[in-house]
Amino acid sequence: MIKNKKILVVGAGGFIGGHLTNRLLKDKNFLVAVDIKPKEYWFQDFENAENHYSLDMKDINNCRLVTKEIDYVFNMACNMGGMGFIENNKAECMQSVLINTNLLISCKENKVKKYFFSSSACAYNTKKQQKVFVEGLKEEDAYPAYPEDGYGWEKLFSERMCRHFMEDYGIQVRIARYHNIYGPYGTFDGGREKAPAALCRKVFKAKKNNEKKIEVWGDGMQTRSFLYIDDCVDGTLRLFESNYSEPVNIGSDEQVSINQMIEIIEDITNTKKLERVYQLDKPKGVRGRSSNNDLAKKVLNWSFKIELRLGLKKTYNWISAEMSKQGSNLSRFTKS
Ligand code: GDC
Repeated sequence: MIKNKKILVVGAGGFIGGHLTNRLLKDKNFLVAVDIKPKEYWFQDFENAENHYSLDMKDINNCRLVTKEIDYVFNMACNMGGMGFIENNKAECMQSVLINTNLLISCKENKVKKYFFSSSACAYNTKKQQKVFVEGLKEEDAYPAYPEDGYGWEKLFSERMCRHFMEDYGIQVRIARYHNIYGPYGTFDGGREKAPAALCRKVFKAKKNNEKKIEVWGDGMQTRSFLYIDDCVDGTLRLFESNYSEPVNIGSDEQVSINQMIEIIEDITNTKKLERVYQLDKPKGVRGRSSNNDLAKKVLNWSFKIELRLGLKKTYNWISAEMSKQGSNLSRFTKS
C-alpha cells in the first residue's frame, strides 16, 4: 500500500482521477490535486488535499509548479469522453499530448521518482476489432499501429513518450490501458458520457416519463467489456506498485453486446422491455472489443472482481438519485 507519500494527481476533478485521489487520501498520503476544471465542476471535492482548480497542465510552467517536491505523479488528465465526444473532437483529444509531455519534462527536472500514465483500449489496432465477438486484446495487439483516430493516436504516442523518458532519463513509468471504466461520480449526460452511463440515463428517463422506447447508437450488436471504477482503482495501484513498466490492460473480459447491456439494465430496474430505436448514423467506434487479462494476472496477480450486473446496479442507483435531485447540482456531471 502506498502510504505517507506526496502524490500529485493531475485530472483529480475528473471521474477516475477523483476516485483515485479519494483512495490515496484514505491511505494517508498527502495529495496535490489538479484539474483544468473550475471548482464547481470537479466531480468530487477533497477537503484534505492541496487543490488547484482551473489549472491548465498543457502549460509547462504549471507543470513545473506542481511537480516540485513530489514523490509520485498520476497523470489521469485528458480531454476525452465516450464515442460521441472522441469521434467529433479529434484535434482537441490530440492536444492532451501536451499534458503528458510537459509533465514528463517537469518530472525529470524535479526528480520525481515514479510516473503513471492512463492510456486506453483505444490505443489498440482497430483492424483487430472489426468483428462483433473478438478475442480479448493482448498488449502486443497495439502493433502494428492503427489506433482509434485522434484520441487513440495520442494515447499510443504518449505511451511511447513515457517509455523513452524511462530509457533515457531513468524515471520509473507505469502505464495502464483502461477498458471502458464506469461507475458513480462520472459523466452521464451532455455529450461526453460513455455507453453504460448513457444507457442507465436513458432507461431511467423512459421509466420516469412512461415512454416505451429508447434510442441506441448503432445496431446494438457491437460489443465491449466494461470495468467498474473500484476495480479500476485497485488495478491501477497494483500496477503502480509493481515492477512492470510496459503497458498493461486494466479491464474486464466480461464481453457483452450493447443490446445485452440494455437487457441487464432493464432487468435490474424491473423495466418492461423497451423498444430499441437504432440510430445507425451515430458514432459507433470499433465493432467488437474486450480485454485479455493474462498479463495483469501474471505480473500483477490482479483480476477484476465486480461483475457487470452489480456494477451497473450501483451506477444506475447513483445516476437515478442524481437525476431525481432538484436544482443545478447536476451540472458538474453533465457539462459538455
Ligand atoms: O461511448 P462508448 O462507451 O465508447 O461506446 C460504446 C458503444 O456503445 C459504441 O459502439 C456506441 O455507439 C454504443 N452506444 C449505444 N448507445 C449512447 O447512448 C450509446 N451513448 C454512447 N456513448 N454510446 C452508445 C471508449 C472511449 C473512451 C475510452 C474507452 C476505452 O470507446 O470513448 O474514451 O478510452 O473506449 O475502452 P467506446 O467503448 O467505443
